[in-house]
Amino acid sequence: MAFVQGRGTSGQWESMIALRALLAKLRGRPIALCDVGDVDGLASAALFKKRHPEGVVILVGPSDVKKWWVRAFTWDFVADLPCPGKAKVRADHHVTNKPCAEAEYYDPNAPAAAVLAAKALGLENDAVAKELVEAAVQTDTANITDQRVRLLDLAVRYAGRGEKYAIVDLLAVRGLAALEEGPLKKLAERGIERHNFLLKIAELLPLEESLFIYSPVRLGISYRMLTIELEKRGVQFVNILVRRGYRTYRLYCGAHKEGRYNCAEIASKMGGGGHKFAAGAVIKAPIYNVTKPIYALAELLKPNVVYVLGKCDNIKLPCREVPVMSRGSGD
Ligand SMILES: [Mn+2]
Repeated sequence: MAFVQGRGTSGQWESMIALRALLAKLRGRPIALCDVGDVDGLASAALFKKRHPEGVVILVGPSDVKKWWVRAFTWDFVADLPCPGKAKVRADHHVTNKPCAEAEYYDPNAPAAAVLAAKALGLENDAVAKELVEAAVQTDTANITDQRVRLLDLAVRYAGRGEKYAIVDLLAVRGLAALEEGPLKKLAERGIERHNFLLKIAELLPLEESLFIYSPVRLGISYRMLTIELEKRGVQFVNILVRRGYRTYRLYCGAHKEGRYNCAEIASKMGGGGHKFAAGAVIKAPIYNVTKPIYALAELLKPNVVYVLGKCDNIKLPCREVPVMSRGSGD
């Protein structure tokens, strides 16, 4: 969905993209910073490439904009992300992000950042741009009606970082027609396979009003999509806490649009942010208490039971095991 608070970029990859941005700057090419997390970010990036084929796109997560090298550049275009410091044009629709660019295309009521990006880039009447905007709107509002958009969404959700740059370039040139063959078709097929695994997990979970789910290992599925799937089946409020490393956790919160639950509130209390209906956080546990985030979240949500995708182990909360077979994550 829309928000990917905290998804970080690190290490070697980070040096590589920082160098890419630097080289682009030295060559006098326009540079864009877009959200790596979803179709909206990638569609916005593709719109930029469509307007500036010579331009260079850098894809990062919302938490990356605080990094020194991101702040060091003046970005010609920023989409679906908080302010990176210096920006000429920014297209965004997140309530929690403060405007900052010289030219802001900021509207918290816009269904997707790509809508604003098309406006900012003067592409409102371009046929391919319209397709990309529509794809971003359908995915960001979790209301996918077009089969090609569904395939693009699955391709993006399960794409690696390098693959996402390829997707941006393909979309910029061919729009959604790029899904019909070649690498994007392959990525979509892989997405379908992983999505089917996700549906099996959804089947195993009870459809209670509010669900607290804990995933002690990454299962190679899109947890954001699992929240959406469970909401579709009638759950009002879904919180999935995923342990991503020894001390690192990621929260995915999803709330029904018309419901009384507020994900932005929960996520911000856990150190993240987002929308009322979709928010998240990356949580680092203290070294002396590496399971603390589980209990901190339980304190906020007061669940009757914690559904664990795997084994309950030593969780000191009422716990029910959901027997999942990991297919290996690949991410
Ligand atoms: Mn968005």
